[in-house]
Amino acid sequence: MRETISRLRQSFEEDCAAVTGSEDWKAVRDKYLAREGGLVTGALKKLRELPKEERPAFGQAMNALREFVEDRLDARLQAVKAGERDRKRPFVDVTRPGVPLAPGSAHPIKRLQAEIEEIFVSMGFEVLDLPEIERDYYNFEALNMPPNHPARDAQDTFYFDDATLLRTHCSSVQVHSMETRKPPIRAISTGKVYRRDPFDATHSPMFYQVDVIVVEEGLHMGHLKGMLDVFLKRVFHPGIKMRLRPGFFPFVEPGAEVDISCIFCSGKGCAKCKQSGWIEILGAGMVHPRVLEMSGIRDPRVTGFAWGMGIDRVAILKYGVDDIRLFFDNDLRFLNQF
Ligand code: 2U9
Repeated sequence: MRETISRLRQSFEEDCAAVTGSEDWKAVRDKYLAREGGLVTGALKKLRELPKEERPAFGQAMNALREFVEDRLDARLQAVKAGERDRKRPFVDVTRPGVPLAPGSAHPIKRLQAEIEEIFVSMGFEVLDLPEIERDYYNFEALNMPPNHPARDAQDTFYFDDATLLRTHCSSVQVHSMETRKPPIRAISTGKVYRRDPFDATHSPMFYQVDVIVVEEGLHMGHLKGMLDVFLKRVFHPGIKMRLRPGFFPFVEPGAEVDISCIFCSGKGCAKCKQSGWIEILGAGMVHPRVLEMSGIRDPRVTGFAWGMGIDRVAILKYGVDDIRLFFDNDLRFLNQF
């Protein structure tokens, strides 16, 4: 009797160890546990044929064997299912080289911004980068535009509340620079500015600016003109000419509108410059004495000059693009040309 049970157990263990898939597993289960013809079930049925005194011991041993077989089959089924799941998973070859990605490149306006910053850094200027959210005082009042000043209308503004806004120009940054530094000051601020303008070929509610300021003893329009000439020759090309026309900006006195010789026709006259030979590029002037005073610069020997320019405007001229929106559409067919 004992021998029968031990042979049964041994043959089951061998069969169970050979199982590799669900089909094999079912076959082994049926071989030992099927109601009809199962080796374990069949052996249990023989209980009745044994002498009465041997039945309890044989019954116990067979029940133990059945439990053993059931437990082993359960464990084997888990292992078989896990193996089948693993085989279904796609094979990942971790040694395979990656798919090459096209390297990105700087946006043309950001590249121009960096080029402009580099020109000034090479001349010993500080580059300031302050938040785009500004107080009304720095954006307007400290630049000689008190509440209800008509010049505020020209820079239609996004307000958060009465005192807080999205800066309409980078000149506000220069007020901070004058408040926190002593002359000589040579600083530029570049970055995004915001105006409630329509989004069309020549306007955008967000654009990039550079604002330049120099404050020290004895500066005059001659210094402004000299530095502008150096700057414009480096941004465009060494043959570029410039001229100053009188212009009004509340934060400078005197103020000037600055033109460059037309870069499309070298000043001969074409459709781009409306046959004038000149293209307006920026606004400039001597810092208004009231602006200097409001920022705490009260020494009468100290004067300053400043200018402001749209970086997008330079990009449009330099790259011959006739619609500013192209720079902000993020169409790679356009951007990849730069
Ligand atoms: C301080 C004092 C004076 C900067 C200046 C302009 C004239 C000017 C515009 C050109 C095109 C801005 O992008 S734009 O709309 N700027 O015309 N900017 S003078 O004068 C300053 C700056 C800071 C404290």
